[in-house]
Amino acid sequence: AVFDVPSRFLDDRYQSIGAEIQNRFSDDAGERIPVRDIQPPNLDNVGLKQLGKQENFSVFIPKHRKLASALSDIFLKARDIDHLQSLAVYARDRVNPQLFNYALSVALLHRPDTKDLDLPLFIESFPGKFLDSRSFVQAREEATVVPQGSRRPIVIPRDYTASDLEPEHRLWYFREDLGINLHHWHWHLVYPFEASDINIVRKDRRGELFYYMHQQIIARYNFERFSNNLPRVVPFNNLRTTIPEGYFPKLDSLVASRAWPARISDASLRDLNRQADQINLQISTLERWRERFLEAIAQGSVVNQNNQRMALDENTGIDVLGNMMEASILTPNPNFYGDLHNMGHVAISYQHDPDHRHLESFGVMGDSATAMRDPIFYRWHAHIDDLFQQFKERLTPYTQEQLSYPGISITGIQLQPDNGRTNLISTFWQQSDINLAKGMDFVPRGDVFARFTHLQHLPYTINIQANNDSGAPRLGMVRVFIAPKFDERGQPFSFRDHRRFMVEIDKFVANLRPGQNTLKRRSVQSTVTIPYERTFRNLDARPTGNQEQAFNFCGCGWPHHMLIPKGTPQGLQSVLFVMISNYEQDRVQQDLAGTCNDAASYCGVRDRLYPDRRAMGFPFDRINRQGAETLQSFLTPNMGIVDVSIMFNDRVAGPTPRN
Ligand code: CUO
Repeated sequence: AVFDVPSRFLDDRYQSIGAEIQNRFSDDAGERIPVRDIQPPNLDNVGLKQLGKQENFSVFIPKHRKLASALSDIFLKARDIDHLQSLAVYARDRVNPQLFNYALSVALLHRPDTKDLDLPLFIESFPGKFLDSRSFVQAREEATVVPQGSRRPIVIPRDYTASDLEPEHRLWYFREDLGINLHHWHWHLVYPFEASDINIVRKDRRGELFYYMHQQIIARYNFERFSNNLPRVVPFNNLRTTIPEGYFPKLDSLVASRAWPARISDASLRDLNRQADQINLQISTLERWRERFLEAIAQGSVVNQNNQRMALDENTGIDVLGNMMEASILTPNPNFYGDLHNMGHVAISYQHDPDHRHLESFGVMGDSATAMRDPIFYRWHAHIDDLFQQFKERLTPYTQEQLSYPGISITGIQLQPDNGRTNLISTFWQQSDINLAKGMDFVPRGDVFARFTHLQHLPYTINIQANNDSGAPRLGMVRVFIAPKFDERGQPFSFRDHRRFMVEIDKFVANLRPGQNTLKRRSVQSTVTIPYERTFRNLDARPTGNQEQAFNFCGCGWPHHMLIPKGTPQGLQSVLFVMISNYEQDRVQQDLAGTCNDAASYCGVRDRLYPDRRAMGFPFDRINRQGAETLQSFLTPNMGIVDVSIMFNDRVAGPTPRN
């Protein structure tokens, strides 16, 4: 399809050849979409003078955030969809393409009249942020030389960013996974930290979710490290030390025709002074913000902009701290507590050119679509998690009474794979294809697929035997976690340490009839993940229907193929934990019909409250009560654990049929 653009929308250069340019693509285009002629908006404040077409764009950079929020605002205020379409068509060529994509995505996600519309898959619009740059040369060749129908997928090499000399490279399949990076990009799109309309930022418990979703990323990453014979990630807590982990992304910014900058081993952070980005940042400023954050935790209160002290409540304190740390515009005192997390990303991403003398843009840490590729992401976020945990460790431990569910007990748990031994999870490689065609300008039309390799696991069912001796039907919230059984030295964990390794894999409501119950839950039902197909589906083949509504919000979710960590060839000893808590206490009264809530644990539910009244991560968000120094002794009758083994088989399952 091609847009029928009013002639005054065309760039000056194209005015004289307007008709010609209109007709240029229309032979291939089946459909012409009329664009309503409107008074062109004033884009002076967000246009190419502010951020050029070939510049890189990052919401972490304050100047870029302001541009994004101003442009989203223009889109959000359009009075109807036709008007929005005209604005978007007009702005498309007059605004930095990444800024345009971000601002339009935010607007589409938050306008009541566009919630049900789909966006093109981000990876198809900006494949350069996800795939080896060399594959594009091959893709162009394939698309230019080979007729459609005979084209073969471009096979992305399995591990192309480093060699085995670099131990961190063992984690390539996690850090460079398409689904994980798409999830992270989507999460930050759904939870922007700045917008001209504060209601776009003010979502239920968004500060707490910032803490929890990233805490879970670290727990998952550490599980993967244990799977690869590596110790837990070392928090980047001294900003003055060198960073042994180098990273060479081998990504091309196709928009800017520039390679993404690398970071050599043993580099260190330096003060930034980049006029072009309006950034002037001292490392000591980051340290000062951190001191103030820790001081607030130690005092149990924050100082707001009017110099009043506000207590950090046991339940809501973490939400305040999340917004303060990130920082979102909900932070209680932006000047005092600063912008530690975001500017940490910026400081790391400009380490290679702190004063812009080499005219280089930021590294992968500067973009939420690419940040998780870099080992330093996990070191930075492990440090941030340590800061949050200082608050959590001060809270009163849950009592036995708060944890138990009178009358309800778990008498048995088995994990049954579809094929194989009880309590054994099998993992292996799988290949999948995605279409590169949309993200490549100026090549002949038609599909070109890239084939990449990712982790996968065999589906399984968890069976739970639960007794209900209360004499009446009950509702339970079933909380399922998995963690390594031993630490990196092969020693048993203390509870205090173990709780931070607990990876949430599912949470669901169950009916408990009086007497003995057997609950069955399939791995694919997980409320942490989105289905495999949704991560990689070609939108052109999309089925329509109600469950497809709010696709963009639903695009947020941990990718199902990464639900279970890799494990080891011998089988990594792990522990599966199940708790049934009292749903009457956990329930949030609201109607979830028609909403997208199948990955609510890490992403929440669109336009709704977070669907669990408990603290995120419950019951592992606090330290243990006295006398419960191990996971085993922490258990109350409504909890249970079972040893499971995660066994990796180094085979590649063939590609699934084209999505
Ligand atoms: Cu998601 Cu640091 O917050 O990247």
